[in-house]
Amino acid sequence: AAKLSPEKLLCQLRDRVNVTMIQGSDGPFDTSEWQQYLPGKSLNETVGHLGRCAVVSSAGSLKSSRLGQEIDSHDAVLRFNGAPIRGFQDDVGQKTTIRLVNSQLVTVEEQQFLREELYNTGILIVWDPAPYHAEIHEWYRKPDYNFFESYKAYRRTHPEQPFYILNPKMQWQLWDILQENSMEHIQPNPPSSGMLGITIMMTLCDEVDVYEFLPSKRQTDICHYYQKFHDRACTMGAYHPLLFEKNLVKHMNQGTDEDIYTRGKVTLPGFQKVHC
Ligand code: NCC
Repeated sequence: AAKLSPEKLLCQLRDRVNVTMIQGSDGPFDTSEWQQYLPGKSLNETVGHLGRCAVVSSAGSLKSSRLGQEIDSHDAVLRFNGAPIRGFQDDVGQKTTIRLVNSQLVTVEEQQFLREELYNTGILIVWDPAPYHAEIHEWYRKPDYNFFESYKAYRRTHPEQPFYILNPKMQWQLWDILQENSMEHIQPNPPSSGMLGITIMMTLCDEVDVYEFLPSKRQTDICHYYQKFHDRACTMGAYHPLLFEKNLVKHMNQGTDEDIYTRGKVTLPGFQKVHC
């Protein structure tokens, strides 16, 4: 049970979570080298004002959902990491406006990341599990995964594609709110890409429909809709405080329980529509 009312919680998220991307004026990125790599335009300028947005989790329960058309009917769609479209359009749609990737993927799976066509559509955003409330300088010296060279390599081959680095302060501002609204102690690991993506879309859109973050009647131990890999931790969380994230999202849901059950769908207001 969350401690705040849904309305107060939305206000806390709006006012305390600063969703920003690293800019050329942020030290230590304020060098002439980094100016060549970081996008010139802000994310806001790049996407413009968005109305209805969809966030598509990578959960196995999307398989056979036939939610593709509904997902594509949104003005913008956010997807995660290596979640594919090809071969899965009927279930997950084909529109990709933003793809949020973690620094592990960009570093450990660098070869695929640099080569696979999947990543060449839409706007890319990478995030890294920074130390708790670390200053940007400290994080830059000690990222969880040192993805910076890989980021630069990608920018050199795809200079026209917008590719942002999420300001790492955001994840801990969000984590603090998760902790404050949970009865138990949460492990001090950053929120999942899912929760970060939901929050990013709430800053950009009027309304955000999230698919299969809260599992539908299709809930399964299969981790991803695109792999035959079984692991309950994918849905319930191990490293990430997923269960707490899901409780918080459920608490703020403005849609119906029926929509959760049949479509795994939760509807959240954009922060501009929140009145505090
Ligand atoms: O699996 P992942 O996440 O890419 O999924 C994206 C987001 O979808 C939500 N999800 C996923 C599966 C599931 N059964 N239920 C869900 O609700 C979660 O919100 C999740 O964040 C990540 O968060 O970045 C994560 O990334 C993977 C992996 O690094 C990438 O897929 C790249 O290969 C992590 N897996 C491992 O490290 C093995 C995962 O823990 C978190």
